[in-house]
Amino acid sequence: MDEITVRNSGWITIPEIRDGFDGTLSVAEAHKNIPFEIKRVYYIYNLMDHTRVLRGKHAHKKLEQALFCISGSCDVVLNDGKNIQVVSLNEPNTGLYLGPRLWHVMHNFRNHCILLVFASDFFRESDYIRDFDSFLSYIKTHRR
Ligand code: T46
Repeated sequence: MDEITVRNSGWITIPEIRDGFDGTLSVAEAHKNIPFEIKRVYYIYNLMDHTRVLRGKHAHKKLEQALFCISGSCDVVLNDGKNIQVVSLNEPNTGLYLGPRLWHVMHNFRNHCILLVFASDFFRESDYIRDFDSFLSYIKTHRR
C-alpha cells in the first residue's frame, strides 16, 4: 500500500473478524475508524465495461467520505491542484479517506466491483464542483 501524499486524503483500515470457513466480518464505526460522523451511505455497482467507465470527475467543497471496494477493485485518481496520485482499492477492509477540495476520478473497475461509500453529510448538489477550472479557482481561495 503506497503512502498517500495528496492533501486531504489517506488510508483507513477497519478491523476484520475472521471466522474461518464461515467468512469474515468488517466493522466501520464513526469517529473510531471512520474520522467523521456518518450521515449517508451509498454504493456503486453494475459497472458494465471497465475499460470505459469513468465516475467522479468532481470535487466536494465540504463533504468528507470514506470509500471501500468491498468486492472487486478500482483505481481512484486524486488531484489536490498540485499533486496527482493514483491509488488502488482492492481490499474490503482498506478504504480511502477522501476529504474536501480533492478532484477525484474513479476508473478501472474490475471483477464486479462494489464501491461502498460513507459520507459525512446528506446529498447536496451545491457541494459539488463539477468543472475542473472552477475547482482550481476554488482551491486558490479556499485553502481550508
Ligand atoms: C463522490 C464519488 C466518490 C443522489 O441523488 N444522491 C446521492 O447520494 C448520490 C451520491 C448521487 N446522487 C445522484 C447525483 C447524480 O445525478 O446520482 C447521480 C450520480 O451521481 P454522480 O455522478 O455524482 O456519481 P459519481 O459516481 O460520479 O460520484 C459519487 C458521488 O456522487 C460523489 O459524491 O464523491 O461517488
